[in-house]
Amino acid sequence: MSAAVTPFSEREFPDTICLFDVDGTLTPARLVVSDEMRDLLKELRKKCTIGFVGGSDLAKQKEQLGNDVISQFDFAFSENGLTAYRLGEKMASQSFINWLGDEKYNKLARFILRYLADIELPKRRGTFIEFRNGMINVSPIGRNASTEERNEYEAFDKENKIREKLVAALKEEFPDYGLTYSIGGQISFDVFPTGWDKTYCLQYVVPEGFKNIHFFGDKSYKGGNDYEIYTDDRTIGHAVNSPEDTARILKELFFQ
Ligand code: M1P
Repeated sequence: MSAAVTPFSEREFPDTICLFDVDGTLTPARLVVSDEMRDLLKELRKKCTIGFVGGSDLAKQKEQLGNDVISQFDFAFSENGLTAYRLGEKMASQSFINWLGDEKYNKLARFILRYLADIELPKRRGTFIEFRNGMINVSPIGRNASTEERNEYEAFDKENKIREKLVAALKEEFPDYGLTYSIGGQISFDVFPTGWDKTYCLQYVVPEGFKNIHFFGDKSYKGGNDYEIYTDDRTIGHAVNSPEDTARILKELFFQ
């Protein structure tokens, strides 16, 4: 797979890499990438190195970006880089449960499930805690919600601050756990060790010696899951509000 790919040093901008968030940046939230965006990324890859860094796991990124996602990008970072690929080769990965341990995790999971059982919600579906390699994802309505149910929940949550309140309760109950809580999507929030935000993936990118590390993300505001990497000194951050906005900036930067 890597044999067919032009080496980074032979691209038009050899010192540049573009890293992209997925939801709301390359694709509409939870939906599939457009043909236009796929074509644009293909052209961009001739100009510079490209990678994605998403909060979701690889299975979901395949649904959104295509089954060939690992070969479409030079760097593929799932779960903020806890699962990492460079030119199709898997790099070392860390795990949330090894880091936290089962005893502490059990306490955390019991608290969350008890809390969720006791609150009023118009709808509940399934999978309230999704256990991933590098994090857990907590959803009051449940990850099995349909697209329509997601939209309803998002509006309900905006008004009732369900996720914000649960995050505050977790911070109070487990102050010494060293965890970060990040509300990045519509119906859930991610929980991972502090420092395992999207800046985690930079450890794979920085040693390559790029002079310009562009990052594009739609949740670049404080509290959003792109904030840390967007504001990191090592990156040039671009706050976008849709895939169309990402495409517009890319054309301005690389296709004039
Ligand atoms: O990529 C942003 C977030 O996307 C999903 O969030 P939600 O299901 O709430 O819309 C999740 O995969 C989440 O982990 C991720 O951060």
